[in-house]
Amino acid sequence: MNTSSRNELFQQAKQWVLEAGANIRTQMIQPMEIDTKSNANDLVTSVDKKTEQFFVERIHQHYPDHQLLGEEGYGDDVKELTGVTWIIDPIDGTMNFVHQKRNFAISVGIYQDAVGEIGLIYDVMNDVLYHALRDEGAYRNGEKLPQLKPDVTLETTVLGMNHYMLCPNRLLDEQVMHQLVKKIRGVRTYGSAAIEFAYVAEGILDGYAVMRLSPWDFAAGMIIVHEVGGLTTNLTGNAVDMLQSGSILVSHPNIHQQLIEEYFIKAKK
Ligand code: 2AM
Ligand code: CA
Repeated sequence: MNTSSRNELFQQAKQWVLEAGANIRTQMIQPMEIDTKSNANDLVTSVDKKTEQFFVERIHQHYPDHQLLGEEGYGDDVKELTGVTWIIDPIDGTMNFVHQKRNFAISVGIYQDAVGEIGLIYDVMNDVLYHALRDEGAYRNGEKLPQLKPDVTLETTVLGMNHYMLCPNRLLDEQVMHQLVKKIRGVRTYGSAAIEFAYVAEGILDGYAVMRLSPWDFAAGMIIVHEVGGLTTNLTGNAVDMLQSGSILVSHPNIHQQLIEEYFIKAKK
């Protein structure tokens, strides 16, 4: 993808993301259908579905040779990341969307031959758009984000995590997790992986660790975070598979390996 076609693609994606966000703000004050998916807490609404369809229609019409992988399944059956692939979560943080009416995002990652080229995360209610183009830096509402500050240590770390990381479960040793919580400065839970990636890029979280995410939750975030020097692997330090669900650690490079070796590998049951 050359620079001018990538810029054009970014401008188009940005326009659609902002338009989709405006549609969500309109639709959320009208009655909507709320269903559950894999379990009683895994929510999906008619707005998630309509928003994904919005992208599918436009991408298939304007870019018939591009593939689209979307959470709600209206896109293509993507088996490999050859050519251009859009990886889209129409609403990341659906529980927040339903219960709190804030802290949810549209997440769009555009990959060419498995390389992340363009990432957009739109915090819909705050009207904040994070974006990045590979090797051109990351931006928040058009303002360039600085590289992550150099003086981060585990002692000063504010880490994004959800309750699955901490409450007794069959996957992680809670004693090791308690040692981690005592070591770091604080824990925050925002309920939208895309927003948590964006906060790591902004340097207001030093990391975000989670047991299970899907490609549409992290495709855009990885591109944005990498532009400011952050690292993303799974919780055992291996490369993330862009077409599989799995654990994720995105963090400041000063603490990434230490979190894995001293905590997450030891906690793994
Ligand atoms: P969602 O709202 O798009 O489903 C909540 O902690 C975060 O994890 C959200 O980004 C949410 O995305 C994601 N999430 C929730 N349930 C999930 C699941 N079963 N698999 C993968 N990601 C999930
Ligand atoms: Ca979603």
